[in-house]
Amino acid sequence: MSINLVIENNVAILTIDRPEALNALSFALIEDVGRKLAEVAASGARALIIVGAGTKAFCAGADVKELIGRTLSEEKCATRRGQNVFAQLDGLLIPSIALVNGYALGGGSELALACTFRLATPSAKFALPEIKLGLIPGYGGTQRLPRLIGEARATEIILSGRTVGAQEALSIGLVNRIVESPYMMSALSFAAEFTGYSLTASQFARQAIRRGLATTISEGLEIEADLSTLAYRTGDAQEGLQAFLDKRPPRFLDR
Ligand code: CO8
Repeated sequence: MSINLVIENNVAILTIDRPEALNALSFALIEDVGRKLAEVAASGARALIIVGAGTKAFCAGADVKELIGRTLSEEKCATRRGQNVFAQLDGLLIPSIALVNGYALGGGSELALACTFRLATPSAKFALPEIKLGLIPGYGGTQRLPRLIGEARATEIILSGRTVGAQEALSIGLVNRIVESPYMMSALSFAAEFTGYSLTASQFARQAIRRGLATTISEGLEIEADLSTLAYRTGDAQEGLQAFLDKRPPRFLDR
């Protein structure tokens, strides 16, 4: 299997480990990602970090060698399968972080886009170069990129296939931060900024943001009112408020 999963201090670390092909996602590897994500979901980890093995690439995209000679229905099935695995990632109840350590091309950028957060090493290079192959993105790029950085910038990146470096990625909101070496330590520190809080509250907040973005602001505010009210009913809110009044650190139990 070209993918490794370890859990360190409640953080799952998934390494795409196929450096000889710049961690390109063969169809078999996509299936492995799906299986590992199911393991992560059942592991009790409080965050997930995805990284590429080696120093050159996070993931160079779909395995180009597998993209030729398929029937129409094989093409559609494979695209839907990849989209579903990335939706599985997007839908994890814990936040996910792509630690983009080098090339994130095509499906590699789309893998990063399906994560909750993206961290870039200074050598990170993002692109959706499908247009150069006579194709368009198929693992969510045309949908998640415009939602993240806006329609005009996303369209320009998709139509040109050009490479976006770490600094530009930061300036357009494609990544949350550029991290310093040792990169995994930086990613673990980033994760530690939110893993100590109530996972229930974190899920409510993410739901409110996600569902609100898909609707009007007035419906979004209704969603926020409902989820915020629900949050008050949780044991963690009672603990957090009481701990503040008692001037002691809270002990959240995700309930
Ligand atoms: N697929 C397969 N093999 C790859 C890929 C890839 N995406 N990328 C690199 N490799 C292999 C190379 O073939 C090479 O193997 P070998 O040594 O056996 O020839 C090895 O990795 C090292 O690569 P290079 O020698 O090319 O390294 P360079 O430093 O010269 O270049 C680049 C690095 C610029 C990253 C270059 O490898 C490159 O352009 N790669 C292709 C990137 C690309 O076009 N990715 C997008 C693919 S399309 C896609 O992801 C669509 C997603 C949705 C599809 C839905 C389908 C169902």
